[in-house]
Amino acid sequence: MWIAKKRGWEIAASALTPESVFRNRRRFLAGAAGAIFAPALLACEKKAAAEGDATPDPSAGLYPVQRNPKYTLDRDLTAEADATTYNNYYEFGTSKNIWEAAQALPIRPWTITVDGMVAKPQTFDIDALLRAMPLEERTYRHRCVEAWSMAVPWSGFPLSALVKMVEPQAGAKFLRFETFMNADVAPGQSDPLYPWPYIEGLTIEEATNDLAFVATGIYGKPLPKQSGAPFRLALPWKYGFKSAKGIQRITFTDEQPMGLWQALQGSEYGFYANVNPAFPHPRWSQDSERVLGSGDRVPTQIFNGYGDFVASLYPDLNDRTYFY
Ligand SMILES: Nc1nc2c(c(=O)[nH]1)N[C@H]1C(S)=C(S)[C@@H](COP(=O)(O)O)O[C@H]1N2
Ligand SMILES: [Mo]
Repeated sequence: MWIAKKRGWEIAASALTPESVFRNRRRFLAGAAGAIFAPALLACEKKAAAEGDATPDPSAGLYPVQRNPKYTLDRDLTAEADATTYNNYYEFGTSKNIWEAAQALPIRPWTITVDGMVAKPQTFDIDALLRAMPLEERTYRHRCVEAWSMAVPWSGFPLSALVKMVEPQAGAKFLRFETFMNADVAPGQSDPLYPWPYIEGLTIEEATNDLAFVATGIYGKPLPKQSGAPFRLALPWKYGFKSAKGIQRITFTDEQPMGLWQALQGSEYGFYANVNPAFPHPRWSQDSERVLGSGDRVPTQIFNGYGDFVASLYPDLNDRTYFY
């Protein structure tokens, strides 16, 4: 994403990322062997980074799952190769081309801890959770705040199913989602200008709305790492930054959570961030969107076209608080 103090952040991103890569490389070489083998080792290291943990995903046998016909599209699906090579995942860099870097993230073992204001706080192993949940496929549009969009078939389960399992206390009003923190594999997390880890939040009414979806797969397969494996959100009525990837902790709370983007630039990225073409971003229009993988620009729709599901959550369409 592009931030107001553009110059400052840009310098930081370009200066710090290569430096941390360089540092890791030096550590690797020092630990592994003498300088004589350096060229061969560099080649191996590059290959290992591209492959990451090459063990097959243990959830592969669960997919594909039955598509839920309630969620229909008004446009073609984005090609898999486009949706999985054009990504936002700042943990792995500020460009859209992070899919190779993301392969360094270990995704097993992986647990999701649910804590805070719930009767049944617990830590779920991802594979046990996947077996316990009613998996389905949903085709959803996705609208990034940067004004590009895609349409993809997610697999996963309704977030409400998880909320029910942990029994929220009466006073719980919000869910706070926290992404993994591991700067050894995610070089972006060494950039001190971002308030890591990635945090996002929802109200409990939003989290239990039918549309709020936990995505664990895409295109009939487990999620690839760059898409947020093994556990991410898909909230199609909100700007894409609300759909946190690589989640490891969910905390129920009575305080509105402060997201990473909101903490960084609160005048541009708010808590609700519902899609609305009538409210421009301070630095660009939200009127239309570039459809990923095609040359098309199409008009943006209020709530990204999902008003029938969610409009009742936001009584005042003129309240800008709901739309940035
Ligand atoms: N942890 C984490 N989650 C994240 C982001 C991120 O940088 N880190 N980027 C967000 C943004 S801005 C968008 S548009 C979507 C992109 O998801 P995709 O790369 O699967 O298309 O992820 C969201 N979730
Ligand atoms: Mo985004």
